[in-house]
Amino acid sequence: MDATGTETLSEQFQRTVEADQRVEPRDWMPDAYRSSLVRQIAQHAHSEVIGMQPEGSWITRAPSLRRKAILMAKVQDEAGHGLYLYAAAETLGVSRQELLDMLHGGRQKYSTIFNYPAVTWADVGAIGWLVDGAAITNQIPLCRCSYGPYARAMTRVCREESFHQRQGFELLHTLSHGTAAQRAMAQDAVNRWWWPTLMMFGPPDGDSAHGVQSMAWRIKRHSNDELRQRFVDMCVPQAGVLGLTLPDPELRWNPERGHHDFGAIDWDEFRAVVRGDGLCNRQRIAHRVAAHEEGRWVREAALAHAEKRRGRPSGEAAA
Ligand code: BYC
Repeated sequence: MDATGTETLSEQFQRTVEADQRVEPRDWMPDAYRSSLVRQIAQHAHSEVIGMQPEGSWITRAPSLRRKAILMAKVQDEAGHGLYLYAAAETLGVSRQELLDMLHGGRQKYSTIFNYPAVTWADVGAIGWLVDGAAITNQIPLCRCSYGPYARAMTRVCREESFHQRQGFELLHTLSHGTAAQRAMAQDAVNRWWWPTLMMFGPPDGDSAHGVQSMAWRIKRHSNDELRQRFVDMCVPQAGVLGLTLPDPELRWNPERGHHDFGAIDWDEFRAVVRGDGLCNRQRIAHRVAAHEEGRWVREAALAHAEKRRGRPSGEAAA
């Protein structure tokens, strides 16, 4: 309260968050809350957009028309997720161009997982089952994020991610119940994607720079390690249904904890990929920048069309 007994803006913000109500774009918010949200939402948007590349490379090589149609729809959904998320970030006062410049200039991150290559068709299944499965585990609690536009974007994204995860599972199930070669291809893909997927949840809680504050602000609802554990517990029975193994000799049920124990994650590898030294970091950014440049004429044409409909010559728009 201030001297007159009126609630301060900061107290109002705190009360809103603690009451599990939503903070909306026009509400007062601490600068650090705003900038942390921009950081996380931008990283999330970039991940969706860069995440189109590993699977997108298989659209022309999908083994049937049905698989091609499904994959095209999935990759297109990811572009849409990027769009919702950039729009949510824009409500915090940053422009899409600023965010794209940060991505293209390597000043904003995207998820490490998309710096791994999709080398066989089974990788499309492993990405759907594991990567989308991890994304859902991480994002369902974000539907209750304290910032309204992010929470609402997440609700829609999660519905679509569930379809993505099911298509990956179904693809892998078909391969793992097919010929010996198909089964081996499915197992090989799971072996390569398992550990990088566990890294998607971020560093261990002790090293998570933003975790405690993000949970206090109710942006995040659970710590990185809690969500990682939830994901491992979910995958073990699903791997059983697929008839595939998870590549971790230390993975076993611990009745005392009521969870699966699992082996040590290679955090040196995680840090190297974050630094830009993963298998595909350079290729992913180069491809994205080239696609952005090649799409320039489309953006300009769309803008000119929109301005024409509003009855203004397009030159005036930029003034
Ligand atoms: N990769 O303090 P921490 C998808 C960074 S796409 C790279 O724990 P926080 C899909 C972190 O940013 C879905 N960097 O951070 C698309 C921070 O660095 P800065 C992607 C990572 O924010 C296509 C530093 O490490 N999902 O589903 O509390 C096809 C310390 O970390 C990573 C999201 O983006 C990483 N894996 O927690 C298929 C979810 N992990 O910012 C599927 C939204 C951490 O200080 N994001 N870092 O430079 C989040 O939930 C949180 O941001 C994280 C990290 C859990 C990722």
